[in-house]
Amino acid sequence: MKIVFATNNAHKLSEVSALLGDRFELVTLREVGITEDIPETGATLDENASIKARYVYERTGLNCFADDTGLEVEALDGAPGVHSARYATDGHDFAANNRKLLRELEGKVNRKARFRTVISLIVDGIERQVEGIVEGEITTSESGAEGFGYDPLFMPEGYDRTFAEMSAEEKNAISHRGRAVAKLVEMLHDIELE
Ligand code: ITT
Repeated sequence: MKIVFATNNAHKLSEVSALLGDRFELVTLREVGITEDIPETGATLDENASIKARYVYERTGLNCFADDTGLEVEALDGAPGVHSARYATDGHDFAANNRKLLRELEGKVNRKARFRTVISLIVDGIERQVEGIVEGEITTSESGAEGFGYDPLFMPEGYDRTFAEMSAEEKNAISHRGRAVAKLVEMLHDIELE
């Protein structure tokens, strides 16, 4: 099955293509002629995942899915959450976002956080959503050079390394996105059998 992944984030694309395997051929936004940024105007991850997937389906009529992800920090009442991409600045400035997160958590004992990914899938006009969560905590300084975004500051529960200190395979095996994509694959198999 050919399926469009509605993302402009190259890191997400490589993580998800490693997870999906050969049964599904991932098509990029560029390949279907969508080069503009899809406006993310929703108030929740669920809404934004839906907005991105619908944007692509309405323009192309092709089966597609979108991922919206947020880092939810307990001591910050769930921030940056849906605003994770533009936490510190208007753009996707990972380094500035990480600096701001460390600043906001200065002196805080509770550093519990979780990554949450919502995937919206549209096949033959029918939309379905799945979610993946990983619990962990925010470290007091950055470690590691793998991954992207908040990975150098996020240590998943039960590990003593950040996501940025793990290989792509290790991160994918336990991450929010890995878990959401596992459910996506299950859903796609079920749909194929219908
Ligand atoms: P698309 O909307 O084009 O898919 P995006 O980067 O805007 O790409 P999101 O809105 O879902 O994607 O992501 C919000 C931000 O959360 C993202 O820019 C990163 O800073 C961060 N993020 C998402 N997934 C992450 C991950 O697996 N590890 C670390 N940070 C992540």
